Amino acid sequence: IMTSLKNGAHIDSLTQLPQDNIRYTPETGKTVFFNPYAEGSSLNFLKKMSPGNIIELVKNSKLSGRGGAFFPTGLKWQLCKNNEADQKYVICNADEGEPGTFKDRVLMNTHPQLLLEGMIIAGYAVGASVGIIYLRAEYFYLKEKLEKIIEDYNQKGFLGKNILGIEDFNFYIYIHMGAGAYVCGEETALINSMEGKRGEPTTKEFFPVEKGFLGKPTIVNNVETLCAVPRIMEMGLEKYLSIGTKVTPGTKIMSVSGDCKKPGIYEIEWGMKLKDFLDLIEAENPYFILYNGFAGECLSPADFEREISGENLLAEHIQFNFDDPIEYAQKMSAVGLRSGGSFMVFKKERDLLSIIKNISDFFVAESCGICVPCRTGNYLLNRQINKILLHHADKNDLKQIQQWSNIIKQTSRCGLGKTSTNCLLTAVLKFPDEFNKCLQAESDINKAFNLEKAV
Ligand code: L3W
Repeated sequence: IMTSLKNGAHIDSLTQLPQDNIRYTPETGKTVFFNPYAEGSSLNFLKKMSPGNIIELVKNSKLSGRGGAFFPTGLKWQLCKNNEADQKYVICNADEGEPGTFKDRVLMNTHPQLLLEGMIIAGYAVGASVGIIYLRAEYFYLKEKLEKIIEDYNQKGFLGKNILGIEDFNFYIYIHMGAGAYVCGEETALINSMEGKRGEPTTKEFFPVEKGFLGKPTIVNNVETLCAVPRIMEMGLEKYLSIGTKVTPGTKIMSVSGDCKKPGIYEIEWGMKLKDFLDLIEAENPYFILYNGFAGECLSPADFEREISGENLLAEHIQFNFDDPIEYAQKMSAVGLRSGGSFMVFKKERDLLSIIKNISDFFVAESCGICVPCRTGNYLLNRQINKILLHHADKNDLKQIQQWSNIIKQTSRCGLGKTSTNCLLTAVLKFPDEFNKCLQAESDINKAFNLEKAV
């Protein structure tokens, strides 16, 4: 990592998409993020709104975590505000490491002001005076640009002491570089890493809003979540709620790659039909789709009638009502790691099992190793997948793969392990032929072991 970090230009050319690869939903024109933006415009609202008013607005907007867990942002802020600690923190989770996801990078590159203002507003709302951007190591090339804008905001009085003349409102933003570990996108591992400890998740004894960075109440929000806040303030609640669906208003930024003619970044309204989205990106003979990075479930042609919707995601995992008491919301944390919006398209000609092997290799490499189900389970699964690829496996191996995958899903310590087998489990169900064609027939096994003769 250090070698590549020194060579920012190299990373830039590898990862940076040309500006014109940002694409919108042209038919609706209802974009939230990629409109022109006047610096500081959302901050003017702070002069006339109390922290409580802001939290009400964010709650009413139904904004939810865009890193993939969809926890209600307003509720998270409220819980932090309620805590009367002397020091609180706002952390922006910019550790965008999910394969196929690059939306936060584009947002930080094209609209860094939205991010800074989202953090300032969050700080004002919860009563924090320090904001930290935890920036993925591979995004080192963005550091200088972000630092310049932070400095510019300091000069303009948007950051620092008594911001915009508001008494007692001081807020400072710093950048903390990650060191290249995927697991540090998990918020407790991220906080550990920021504290100089080994970047591994903790048991969930406390939520960060209770005890977070340095033991103080902390909100951890994704880049896209924070960038949405100034836009909601600027465009007004009514207009924002008119976009998207009733349960998940607003838009979602999608990172698109793979077998399609128009890869890049798209901002779509929640509720768009998957098949319309596939038309929009000019997908070529789509067959196997990874919808939430390597941690997500895969989609097959049978799913193409579905909507791209937070509503669906929430409905699948939990029936969530925004008026429900907080305890109910705790179930949401089980949703865990979901990148929220990566879209990798594979055509039928691709070797599905090699893709599955690649995903498994990734989780073997990225497991932090602290819990046995994730460390050992993923290693053993990887061997089984290899066995299938070599045509050495039979249907019992496939059954074992499913059993082990479920155990890993249920018993791993953090989101990484819990979601590491999502794709495999759904692929076995949705693409049985792809697996079956690689399995040995029972008669072949009998022959190999000379069992027929023995019988
Ligand atoms: C207080 C309750 N807090 C849930 C908290 C809990 C949970 C979080 C989800 O990112 C997540 C992220 C990463 N009282 C609570 C409660 N919580 N019940 O809410 O917040 P949300 O929805 O805003 O998170 P998110 O931005 O959608 C997803 C984990 O998944 N993750 C994600 C990686 C994301 C990135 C990125 O954004 N660049 O890398 C990886 O594992 O921990 O929490 O976690 O604290 N009753």
